[in-house]
Parts: sequence; C-alpha cells; structure tokens
Amino acid sequence: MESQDPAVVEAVKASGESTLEKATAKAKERFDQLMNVSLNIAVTGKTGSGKSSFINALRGLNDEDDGVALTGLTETTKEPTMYEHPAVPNVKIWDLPGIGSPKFKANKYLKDVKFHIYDFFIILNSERFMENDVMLAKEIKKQKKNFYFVRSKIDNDILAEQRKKGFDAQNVLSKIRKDCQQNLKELGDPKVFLISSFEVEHYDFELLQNSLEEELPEHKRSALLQAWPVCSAESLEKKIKMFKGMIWAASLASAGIAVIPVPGLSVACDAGILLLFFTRCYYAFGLDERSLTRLSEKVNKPLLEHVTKSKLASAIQEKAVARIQVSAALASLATIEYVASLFPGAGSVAAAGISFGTTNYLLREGLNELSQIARKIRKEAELDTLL
Ligand SMILES: Nc1nc2c(ncn2[C@@H]2O[C@H](COP(=O)(O)OP(=O)(O)OP(=O)(O)O)[C@@H](O)[C@H]2O)c(=O)[nH]1
Ligand SMILES: [Mg+2]
Repeated sequence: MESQDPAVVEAVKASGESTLEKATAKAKERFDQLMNVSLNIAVTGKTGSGKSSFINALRGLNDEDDGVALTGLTETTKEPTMYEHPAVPNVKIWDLPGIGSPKFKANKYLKDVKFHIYDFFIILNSERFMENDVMLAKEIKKQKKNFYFVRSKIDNDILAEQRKKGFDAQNVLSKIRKDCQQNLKELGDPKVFLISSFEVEHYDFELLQNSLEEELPEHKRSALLQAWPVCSAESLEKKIKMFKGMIWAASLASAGIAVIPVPGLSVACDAGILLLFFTRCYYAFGLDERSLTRLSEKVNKPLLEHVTKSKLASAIQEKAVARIQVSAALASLATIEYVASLFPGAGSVAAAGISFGTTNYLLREGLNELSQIARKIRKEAELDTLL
C-alpha cells in the first residue's frame, strides 16, 4: 500500500467518537490543501535578463503559445504581471519590473511590488550579479523572505565556448559560477544556479527546484513539485512518489462523501476528486499534448501514441482544456461510472456504492498507468541517455 499521509493518520488516531467523520474531514482538508495551496513565485532581474523566458519555461510554454509572457524586445512593464501555471492554477508566477536603474532603492522597490505576497524571489541575471542585486537580496532577507540567484542563458555561454580548443563544459560552468559569485561574497557566498530556460533538462534547473523545495514550508512543496517541469528521470520519480502519497487522503476524502451524505454533494464529487487527481498527474508528468508534441519534435520520434493507447490518458486528453478548471472538468466528466469504465477490472462501482477501497484501487491503478506511460516515453525519447 502507498505510504499513509501522516497528517491523516494523526487525525484518525486523535479522534474519539466520530472517528470516521473527523478523519474524513481532515482528509478532505488535506486533499484540498495539496491541490489548492497558493504558491507565489516572484521573478525579478534587469531588462533582458530572461525573466519572461524563465516564466514560460516554468509554465511549459513556448514563445509561440497563447498567453505566454512576451520575450525579446518588448516594452518593460512597470507593474508586476501575474502568470498562472496552466495546469496548476494555484501556482502563480510574477514577472516583476526590472531593477536596472541606478536610482534604484531596494526597500521602495519591494514595497512597490508588494513583496509580502510572494513565497520567494528569483533574482535573474544573464551576466555577473551587481550591486543592485546584492542590495535587493539584503532587503528581501530583511523582510524574512528567501531569494535565489539564477544565472540565465547558460546555453549561449556553452555554445560560444564549444568553438574553442580544449573545451570542457564543467570548466566553463565552474568559471561562470565563480564569476557570478564574485560580488556576492558579502551575502555569505550564496548558491548561484546556472540555467537555460530553453533546456530545462540541463544545468541547474533541477537543482534549483530541489533547493526551493527544501526551503519551502511542507504544505507548499507539493504545489512546486506539481508545477515544475520534468527535468530528469529522477524528477519524474519524485513526482510519482508525491502523487502516491496523496492517494490515502484522496481515497478517504472521496469515500467519506458516500458514507456521510452532504446535502448538495452528489457522487459526482468522488469522480471529481479522481479526475482532478489524474489530470494533475497527467500534466505533472508532461503527458499533455503540448509537452509531448514539443518533445516529439525535439527527438524526432512519434510519442503521442503512448497517450492515445491508454483509455485513461486519452480520456483526460480529450476533456482537458489548456487551462484546467476543476468545475469545468466536473461538469463535463461527471460520473464515477465513467471513471470506473476506464479501468477494465473495476466493474460497476456506482452500483456497489463508492467506497474507500474502490477509490483507493482506482487511484492506484490510474497513477500506475500514467506513471508507466511517462517512463516509457522518457525511455523511447532516450532522454536520459542524451544528457
Ligand atoms: N539562449 C538563451 N536565450 C535566452 C534565454 N532566456 C532568454 N533568452 C533570450 O533573451 C532575450 C530576452 O529575454 P526575455 O525573457 O524577454 O527577458 P526579460 O527579462 O523578460 O526582458 P524584459 O521583459 O525586457 O525585462 C530574448 O531574446 C530571449 O529569447 C536562455 O535561457 N537562453
Ligand atoms: Mg519580459
């Protein structure tokens, strides 16, 4: 069985008389948190440092996609602009105005951009970090928020150096790292993450995620992990494990609906929990059409067929809209019979009444199926051997 969520187990143990009701309520609360907790990421840095491109990479979008943060020579905005993650709408990424001006005052800047709403700050630069970046970091620290120095466009540096004799990627990277850190000594030598927004599988894109995750409060970690692009086989496995850990809360939450009827809540809500769960897995594993098409083009292999071969994955694909709204998914996909019909072994579950066991079974089967597809695609694309 999958690992039981400690928060839910604790609730079951602690409750006295109405154990099931309390545990169910706790499970619902937990599931709701796992799916809806807000995460606000601030991205700042001077004009042209690659903020918009980085935001698009986090959102899994290309420059040509609808609703992207415009890149290149655009007029810089003076106001923070919010971009919702297309599959995890509770994750919001903020494009903050640049800090290039010599008149820059860190405390005023932070006040202007309403610093308190962000969980942490990414300070982006495509060159060496400067005085302004240090001032800003100090002020962010003063406000008890975390900051991360990210050096962008590393692919450009590598490309330029590749032409030279005796090229050694690790040497180049460590030289850039040292150079970036030169002006950051007074901050106690903070880490600098070297990334390319066009190649999330390379350099420190995954390392950045790991560091962010480590320093986030526990209840926000799952939001980050759901939204972050898959950078490696290891990061895919981490996501799978996270979803496995949610099954306990999801099963209890949805089974409780049948045990304790709530006015206005129908059995459709059980299906809603299942579908929301599967849809989140589908996007988090990069199985959506946009991600797969891009990958397919990159490695020049047909990959979409893995999704269309699976009844569950293609059902999600058909119903999923670019911007997932839970209510819309509920309205169009409504019944538990429908979900159960996607699994050969499930039988007519609605007739039997939805139970903890049934939901648990469906969630485990579904997660397993989607995980296998994602692993197969990585293997077929030979992604991990390309690195
Ligand atoms: N090679 C490479 N180019 C990048 C990368 N990130 C951004 N660029 C390019 O750098 C230019 C500026 O990137 P933007 O993402 O628009 O930068 P920005 O910080 O949003 O700029 P402003 O909105 O003007 O403040 C664009 O031409 C991008 O295509 C990267 O990781 N690698
Ligand atoms: Mg921009």
